[in-house]
Amino acid sequence: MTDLPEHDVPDEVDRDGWTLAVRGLVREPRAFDAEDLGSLPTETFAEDFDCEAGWTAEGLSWRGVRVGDLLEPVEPAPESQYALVHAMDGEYACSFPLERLADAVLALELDGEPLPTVHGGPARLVPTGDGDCWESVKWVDVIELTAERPDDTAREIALGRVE
Ligand SMILES: Nc1nc2c(c(=O)[nH]1)N[C@H]1C(S)=C(S)[C@@H](COP(=O)(O)O)O[C@H]1N2
Ligand SMILES: [Mo]
Repeated sequence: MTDLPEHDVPDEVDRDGWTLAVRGLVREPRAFDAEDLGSLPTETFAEDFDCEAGWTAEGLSWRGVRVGDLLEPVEPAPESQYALVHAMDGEYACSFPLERLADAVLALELDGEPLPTVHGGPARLVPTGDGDCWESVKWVDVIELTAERPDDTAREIALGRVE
C-alpha cells in the first residue's frame, strides 16, 4: 500500500481511448497508446515524494518508460529546447527544459501495480532528482516541444490549494 494521499479525480480524466501525443517542434509527431508504451524498455526506481503542502510519502517504487525513449522516435527539431507537459484535468500543464524532461520517467506502475487512476494513471510524469511536487504531472496526455519556455499553470494551481 502506498502512503501517497488520494485526491479527487477530476471529471475530465477519462482513460478510454487514451493516448500520449508527442508533438510541436518535432519531425515525426506521434501518439503512443498503452500498448505502444508497454512494449518499450522500462526502468524502476524508488523515492520519497514531498508535497509543498507539507506531507511526504516514503519509499514509492515507480516503473515506467524514460521520456528520452519517447522523444527519440519523434525526432525533435534542433531548435526545440523546452516542453509543456499537459494533463487531462483541464488547464493543468507544467513546462520543463527538454534535457531535464528526457531524464524523467513516465510512470505506468506504482509499487508493482498498474498505476491507479487516483494517482495519475494511465501515465504520470516522475522527474528524477530534486523537483517540486507539481512537476509530477498526473494523467499526462500531451507533450508539446517548443523553442521558448512555455507559460504553464501547474505551480499556480498547486500553490493555490496550499492554505
Ligand atoms: N494533472 C495533475 N497532476 C498533478 C496535480 C494536479 O492537480 N493535476 N497535483 C500535483 C501535486 S501539487 C501533488 S502534491 C501530486 C499529488 O499526487 P497524489 O494525488 O498522487 O497524492 O500530484 C501533482 N500532479
Ligand atoms: Mo503538491
